[in-house]
Amino acid sequence: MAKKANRSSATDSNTGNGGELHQTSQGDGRLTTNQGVAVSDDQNTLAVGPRGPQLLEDFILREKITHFDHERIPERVVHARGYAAHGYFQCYESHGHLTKASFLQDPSVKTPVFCRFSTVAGSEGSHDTARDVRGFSVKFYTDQGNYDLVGNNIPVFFIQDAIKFPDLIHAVKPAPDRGFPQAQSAHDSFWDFVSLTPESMHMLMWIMSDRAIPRSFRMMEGFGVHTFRMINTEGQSNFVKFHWRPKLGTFSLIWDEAVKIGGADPDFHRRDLFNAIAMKQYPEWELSVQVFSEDQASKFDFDVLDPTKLVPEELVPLTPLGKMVLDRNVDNFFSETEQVAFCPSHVVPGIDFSNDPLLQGRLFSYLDTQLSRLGSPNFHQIPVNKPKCPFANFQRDGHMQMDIPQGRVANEPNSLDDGTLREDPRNGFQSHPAEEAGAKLRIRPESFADHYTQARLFYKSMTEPEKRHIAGGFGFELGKCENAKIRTRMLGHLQNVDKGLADKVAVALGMQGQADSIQPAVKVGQPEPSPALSQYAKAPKSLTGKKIGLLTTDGVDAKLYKALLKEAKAEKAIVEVITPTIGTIQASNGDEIKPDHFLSGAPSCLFDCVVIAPSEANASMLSSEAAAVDFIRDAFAHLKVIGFTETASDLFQRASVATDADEGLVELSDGKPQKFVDVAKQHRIWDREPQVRSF
Ligand code: HDE
Repeated sequence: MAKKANRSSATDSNTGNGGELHQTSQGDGRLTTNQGVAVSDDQNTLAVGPRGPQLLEDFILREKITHFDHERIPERVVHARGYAAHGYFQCYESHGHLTKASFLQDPSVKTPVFCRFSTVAGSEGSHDTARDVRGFSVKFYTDQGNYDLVGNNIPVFFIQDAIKFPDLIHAVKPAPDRGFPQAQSAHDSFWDFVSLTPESMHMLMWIMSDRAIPRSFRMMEGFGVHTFRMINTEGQSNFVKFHWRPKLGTFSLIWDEAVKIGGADPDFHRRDLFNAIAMKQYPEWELSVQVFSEDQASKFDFDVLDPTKLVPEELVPLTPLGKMVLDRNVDNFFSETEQVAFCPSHVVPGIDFSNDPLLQGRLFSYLDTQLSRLGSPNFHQIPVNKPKCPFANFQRDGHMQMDIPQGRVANEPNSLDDGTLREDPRNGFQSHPAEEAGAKLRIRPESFADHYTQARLFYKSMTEPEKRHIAGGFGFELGKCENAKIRTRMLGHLQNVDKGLADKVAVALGMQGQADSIQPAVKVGQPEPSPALSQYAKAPKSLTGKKIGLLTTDGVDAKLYKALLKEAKAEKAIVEVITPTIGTIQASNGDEIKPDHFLSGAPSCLFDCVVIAPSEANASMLSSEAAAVDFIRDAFAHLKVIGFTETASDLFQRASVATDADEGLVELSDGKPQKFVDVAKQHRIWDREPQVRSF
């Protein structure tokens, strides 16, 4: 049959296994213009004589500079800074009883995915470790079309209605008059807005918690946030909430560490993801859903259409669906990571929406933003956005049309063309026929009115260190607000969430007894803690995927070095060597070691745990380096496990850190690192924290 309309097929798009098919031609080795003309000289512009004027005639110069002038496109209005990778999703078994979505039927099928993580407030060039929500977007290239699950690493949101989104974002982004602060919420306009928007209280608890400063994208949970529907072949609909759980466990930074990493390595998270994939340590997440019927939902004491509420796992446990593995870095950051266009409206048969008003607003917003950002309704033709299943319709023309649709007919119905495209009533997308009726109103449902109970639930479910950090987060951020009335208002809200928390924050601010009195719209509940909400209560004791920093010098003990590498390898952790200079060093047995970092470029905040082991001959040289002293001080203040050899004792004295301060200080006697590795699996020594900071 002749090819009709703009029909594309899996064979002319990337199959997700290597990206070869959508790469630009690499040419034949000659540098050419965009018209294929070979360039003889790429160093000099055409000019009249060696020192004479340059000629407008130089089409090679003009083509190159014009293309350069147009290289930038508008950055995303939110989630501008992101990083992505390719991979696959595989379900564990058929979930046909829940949904007819084809990618959830056959465990032998690997569905290609593209996954982008992001911060929300900062510009494309901001730093990775800002306190912020992280975006967690996944595009599934299914054989029924593309499905985008555009979620966050926090399961609730600040607002209940999309009409407030521009206000929220204007409040958090740099102030329009002065153009700062960048990539942070610690300023007056953000706290003024949220303190006047009580529905944001639950999300504020999460954003002030360690969730907002993840250790790694690989160690971060993800959530679909809204309630969605799943629909099976019988047309039965259930409500679902999506959850991603990282195989490595969920870990975070300490706030002081996040601030310092922002300067030491602004690309901390993207480098971490890129390197892990390059080293074939492929990150993995489990996708689960909480499934509940509309009937069940109507009995919950909160409204499942309200995106500021979560469904506690104690109420509805998770049903695992399958796993996602990211196993391929992008070939080109701009072409793929920048140009990928996620839209919550990209769903496949078997998945449908709920009436969550925030979700409904998003269904409009994302398509619209892609048109302005990517500049054309043909953005689906960009390789990273293109479905990998056949697709065809009568949409035509537009900027940057890449396809060459065949045939005379571009309308449906038609009787002119026998092979023309037809609807598919059996398999085509069908919306769930939910019955809707009611008056047209601008009104917030009463069932959305409780803004404090789940904020309280979250706080009560935290471990002590997590509670300390939440109080510290509020203290830091509100302390940055110049306007006292914002602080007293927020203290009033915190009183409604948890009196103990409000008091701690008031002490941090030196504002005891100054909280405004804020009357909740409805009585605040007394929820039982939900242990599933705590990161640390369920954190695995493991070094897998983590980084050990070995601070050493020329003459390092070869036995210790080798043993540390071996132990780390067994735990699937990596060791990076830091020395005062970057040149090759010699171990005690004469082996050459190429350090990964030089000391002033690699503070201890870049590592999960550290070992300090200078050679005897170079120990005093290391002790005279302020960066080495700070290395220990910071590792101690960031609650890290610190291994050391006796040769480092002078350095510890200078850092005023006692080598027997707590169980997190481990001497590596006889070149044996086993005990250190064992202790380091705890990740941090939480009991040390009250000694090193009040908040
Ligand atoms: Fe987004 N959001 N959002 N958002 N969002 C965008 O779309 C928007 C919301 C999320 O990696 C934009 O392509 C509105 C919730 C992620 O490319 C824009 C509302 C959640 C990403 C947009 C929300 C998200 C975006 C900007 C309130 C968690 C990054 C660029 C109704 C469930 C996607 C773009 C990527 C991006 C609008 C609220 C997640 C403007 C109007 C809730 C992960 O369309």
